[in-house]
Amino acid sequence: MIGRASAGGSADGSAATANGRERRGRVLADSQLDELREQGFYLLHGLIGAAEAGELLAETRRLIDRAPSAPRGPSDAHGDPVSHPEDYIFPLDDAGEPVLNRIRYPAWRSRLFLEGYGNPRILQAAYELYGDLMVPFDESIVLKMPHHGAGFPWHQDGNFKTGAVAERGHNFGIYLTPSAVANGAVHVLPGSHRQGILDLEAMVERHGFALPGAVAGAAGPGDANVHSRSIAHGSQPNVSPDLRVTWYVGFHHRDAISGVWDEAAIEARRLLIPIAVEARRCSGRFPNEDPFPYRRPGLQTPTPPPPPPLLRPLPQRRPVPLPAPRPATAGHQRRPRPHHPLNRPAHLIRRKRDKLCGGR
Ligand SMILES: O=C(O)CCC(=O)C(=O)O
Repeated sequence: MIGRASAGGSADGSAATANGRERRGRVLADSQLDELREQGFYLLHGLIGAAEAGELLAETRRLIDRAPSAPRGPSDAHGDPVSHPEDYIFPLDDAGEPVLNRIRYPAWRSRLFLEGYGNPRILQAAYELYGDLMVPFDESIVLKMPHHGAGFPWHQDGNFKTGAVAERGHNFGIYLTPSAVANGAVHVLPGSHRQGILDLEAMVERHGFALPGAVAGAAGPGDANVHSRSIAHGSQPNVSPDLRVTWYVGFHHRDAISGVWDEAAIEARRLLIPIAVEARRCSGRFPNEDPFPYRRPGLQTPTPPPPPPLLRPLPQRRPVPLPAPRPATAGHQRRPRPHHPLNRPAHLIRRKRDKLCGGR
C-alpha cells in the first residue's frame, strides 16, 4: 500500500522513519492517500504557501524572458547565451507557430526553484507515498501562454518501459497561477491508472477531447494536482488572457525503476533531495521551517530494505475495452539523456551540494 508502508505510521498523524525518528505534520492524510490510490489523482489545496508560489511565478517570468528566442536557439531575446536551449520545449500551436510550453530542469537553472524543491511539504508528501525509497525524476515547468498556449493531447505519462504495472510513479503538478478550464486546465480520467495502456487516440477519435467521465478541477496558486503517471490526462490550449503555470515534480518508488535505470543514475537522482534541502536551509529565507530530514547515509545504502507492497489491486468500476497490451521491455537499462544535469558522477553532484552553503 502506498503511504506509510515503508515508514510506519501512527494515530497522531506522525510518521516514523526506519531509524525510529519521527516526522510530524503529515501532508497527505490516509483518506487522501486512499482517494489518490482509488482515483489516480488528488487535488491537494495549499501544498506550498501562496507567497512562495508567487515568488516562483516571478522567477518563471524571468526564465521565460531568458528563453531562447527561437526553438533550440543559442541566445535569448536580449542576445545573451542560453545554456541547454534544448530544455526549452516549443511545440507548434494551432496556427503552426512554435510556442514555449515547457522549461525542463528549473531546479538546475534557478536557485529559487532549487530551494523550492527542498520545500519540506513537497518532500514530505513524496515521502508519504514512497518512504525513504523515493527517487526524484524529471521536474519541469509547464506553461500555457495567454491566448496562445499549446494543449497536451490525452496521454499516460512516460513510455511504459516497465510495462503496464501498478506502480509507475506520481507527479505533483504545483500551480503557480490559477488554473481553470479557460486557461487550459488538466483533465483526468478518474480510475484510468488501473486500466493498463489505453488506446486514447481511438477514444478521442470517438468522443473528441471531452472523454466521458473526464474531470478538471479549478486550482489556485500553491495547490497541487497529485497524479499517478498511469492516469489518462490531457489539456486544451489556453483560450484566455491568463497565463497558466504549473511546476511538475515527480517521484518514483525505487523498486519501480530498479533494473530500468542503472543504480548509479538512481543514486545521482536521489542526490537532488539533499542538495535542494541544503540550498533551502542555507538561503535563510525560511527561518521557522524544519528542513525535510533526508537521510544522508541512505544515499549510499547498498541494499535497500524490502519494498512496501505497492498499489493493491482495486475492483474495476466500469469495464473499458483495452487494446492488446504492448510488450514490456523489462530489464532495459536506461540512462538519463546525456545533457541531464544529474547525468554526472555522484561526487560532482555532492561537490555542488557542498558548495551551496559555503561551509555553513
Ligand atoms: O499541465 C498540463 O496541461 C499537462 C501536462 C502534462 O500532461 C505532462 O506534462 O505530461
